[in-house]
Amino acid sequence: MSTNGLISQDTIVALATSPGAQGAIAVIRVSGNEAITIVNDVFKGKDLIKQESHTIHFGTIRDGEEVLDEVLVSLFVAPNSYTKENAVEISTHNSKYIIERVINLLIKRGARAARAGEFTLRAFLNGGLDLSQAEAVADLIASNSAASHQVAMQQMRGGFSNQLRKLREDLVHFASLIELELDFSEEDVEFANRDQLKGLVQQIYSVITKLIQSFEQGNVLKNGVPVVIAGKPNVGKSTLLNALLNEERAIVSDIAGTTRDTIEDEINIHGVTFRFIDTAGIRDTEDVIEAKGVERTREKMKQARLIIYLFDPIQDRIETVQQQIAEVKDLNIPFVVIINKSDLLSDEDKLEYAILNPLYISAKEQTGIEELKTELLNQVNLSNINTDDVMVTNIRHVEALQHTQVALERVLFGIDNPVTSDFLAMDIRQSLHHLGEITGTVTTDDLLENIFSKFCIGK
Ligand SMILES: Nc1nc2c(ncn2[C@@H]2O[C@H](COP(=O)(O)OP(=O)(O)OP(=O)(O)O)[C@@H](O)[C@H]2O)c(=O)[nH]1
Ligand SMILES: [Mg+2]
Repeated sequence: MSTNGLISQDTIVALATSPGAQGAIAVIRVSGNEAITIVNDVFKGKDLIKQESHTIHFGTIRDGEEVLDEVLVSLFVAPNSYTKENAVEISTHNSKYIIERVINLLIKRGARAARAGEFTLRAFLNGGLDLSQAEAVADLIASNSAASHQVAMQQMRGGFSNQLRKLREDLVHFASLIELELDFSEEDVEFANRDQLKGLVQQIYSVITKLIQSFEQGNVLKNGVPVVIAGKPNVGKSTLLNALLNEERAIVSDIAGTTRDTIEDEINIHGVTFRFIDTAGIRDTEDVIEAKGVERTREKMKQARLIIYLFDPIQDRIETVQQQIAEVKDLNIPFVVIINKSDLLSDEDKLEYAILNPLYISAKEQTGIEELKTELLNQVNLSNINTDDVMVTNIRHVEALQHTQVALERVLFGIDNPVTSDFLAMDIRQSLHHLGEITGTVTTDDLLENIFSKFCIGK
């Protein structure tokens, strides 16, 4: 692993709590060889150097004679800390002025301001976390629904990495057997039983395929389910968006063609994040801007995970509705048929639409909205996802898995169409390389910088 450029012996310091946030307390994090001595230098209370790991001490932070704050100091002695280094967390009062003074004081005494994600980077470099776990820390902090939280938590606790590590070990075993064959190439021996190797590779292949497939659902849990609200102009799409969000997000009017651009917002339904996309009503139009909007609607529909197709029964006859449904069907994306403005319909009118088996709602009167939400949950069928299952949520991981898959296909091909051991060994090494990219067994400075620079400072 080439990470020399990133390893540093400096003792680093940063605010670990959210800058500018309201609240009583702020936590300043210090990590590195000198963390305890540097803090001890400015701390008046017990001698921190003589205290045990995982103890908390009350005292004051002083700049010379000046008392900056009364604080609590938590001590973590290496290797028993997040970073595996000596670490100190100072809980101060949450004043921007105090935080700045304390951090500056620690920097004057020899610490350096931490870069984004540097604490977690150190945790990774020092073996506290593997790469996919470190990435999960960022996901966990960003998680905003029960589902995304659970997936990130599961990944941080190593479920994902454990599964890959086991597979990788088995494959390493075979790689070394085959490489041994290379040393005896004159004698035409096979140390690695080809049938066993094939069995193992097939097993790994199917696990990887499952992991790749889990990405779609994992991604949905992490980023929300994109749901496009589409239909002709004036059917009430924007009214429905507002009803779902419970706020006046989009402009509503009785003029057809009100919405010209897409409007997106999220809500959480029973722990699942849905991202609703209100669109320009679909029609042929001379208006250049509206036409662009309609084009955008069609694009968004293609990218959707689910389409809510809305009809206005006052405006449309059943034949028109059926024709539009046929067009939506062609997209091959799950959709829900909704008859809006049901407040204007009699039960008799409703009979006409019964063959479509639609959901009746009134976006304006906010009736049928709960039923629609339930239907959305059913459609994405997330309730039966076991978030304890290993799930891939990270595009970088999927790419590495896909590369592994290609390399494994070559291994299988090599077994079936006997190639020489050196080629087989090379393809197995290639598979191992890509698997290692996920957990960080194989990595480069660029990759690490790229991952950790997306973290906040203090994480
Ligand atoms: N009676 C009744 N009127 C509704 C209902 N939903 C929407 N409307 C009315 O229908 C008109 C159009 O509503 P919008 O939400 O702007 O329709 P839209 O589909 O977004 O229209 P465009 O943006 O032009 O494509 C407005 O006058 C709404 O008040 C409903 O459930 N019942
Ligand atoms: Mg609209």
